[in-house]
Amino acid sequence: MAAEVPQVLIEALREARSVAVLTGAGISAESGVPTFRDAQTGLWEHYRPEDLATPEAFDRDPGLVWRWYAWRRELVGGVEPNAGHRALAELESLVPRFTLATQNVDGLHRRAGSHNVLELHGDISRTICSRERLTRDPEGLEGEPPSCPECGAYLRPDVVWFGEALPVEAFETAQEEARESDLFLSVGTSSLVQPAASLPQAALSGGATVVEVNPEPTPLTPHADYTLRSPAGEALSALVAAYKNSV
Ligand code: BJW
Repeated sequence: MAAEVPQVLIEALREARSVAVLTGAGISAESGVPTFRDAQTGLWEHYRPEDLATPEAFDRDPGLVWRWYAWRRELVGGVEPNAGHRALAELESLVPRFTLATQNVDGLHRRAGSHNVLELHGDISRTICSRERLTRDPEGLEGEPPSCPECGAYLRPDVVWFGEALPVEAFETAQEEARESDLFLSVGTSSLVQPAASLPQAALSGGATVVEVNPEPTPLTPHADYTLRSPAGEALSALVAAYKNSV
């Protein structure tokens, strides 16, 4: 059954000059990418973040971390964008100003056709030198992890681990777009991980209408103006269809 979209929300979208979106792992769940914190299926049900997603974990056991990310890179390479990613790509083409900040590292928004994407936590398909932070091609290099051909330091995935700073320009742009948005969508995120989780608050301070799309409640729920309590594919397809029918 199609998700119910309140008429007032469609009107808010019609009137919005600027739409900002924050996505999290939940939007890729319907593509078959595991989330982090969902009971039973989330990655952190089976693996400890402090063993795999911190600089200290990489220093302690670089092979373990490299192999875990190699497994996830392969998994992501074998999936396709879903209706939720496609609906956001379509929404970008329909509204005057649109920015999509994602915490996801799977590249599925770009593959679905989104253009104005800010990757706050990196991209799992890219590899960087852990010392120089420059992109390196690991193809054909020996070792788990391989070493940088230029400086000899280990290569690592280009993702943001706990305790590491987010890419400054991307995060500053995301903050500015959130503050200046008229409508802000928070989609498929537990709203637990900072500083990304502060973006809906920035939107609220700027006077935006804030909408949460998530089958489960989160710490954002009491602050959101509307909640679409359905899977992202269903809710976002319904939102975009209702918007197109209204213009
Ligand atoms: C569906 C669905 C469907 C299911 N449809 N929905 C302030 C207070 C306390 C702590 C901190 C703080 N500030 C910073 C911290 C520390 C830390 C932090 O936030 N910790 C908290 C956990 C307490 N933050 C950091 O360390 C950050 N760095 C930082 O702050 O640096 C400061 C600094 C400044 C200057 C110099 C140096 C440092 C970095 C955070 C990096 C997070 N990294 C990870 C791994 C990325 C790489 C990888 O992929 O491996 O990012 S952790 C993981 O969590 C990943 C995600 O992007 C991120 C967020 O998770 P997300 O996307 O919300 O997923 P889930 O699983 O949590 O939720 C899924 C949701 O989907 C659920 O709600 C479901 O219900 C829903 N769902 N199916 C719609 N079909």
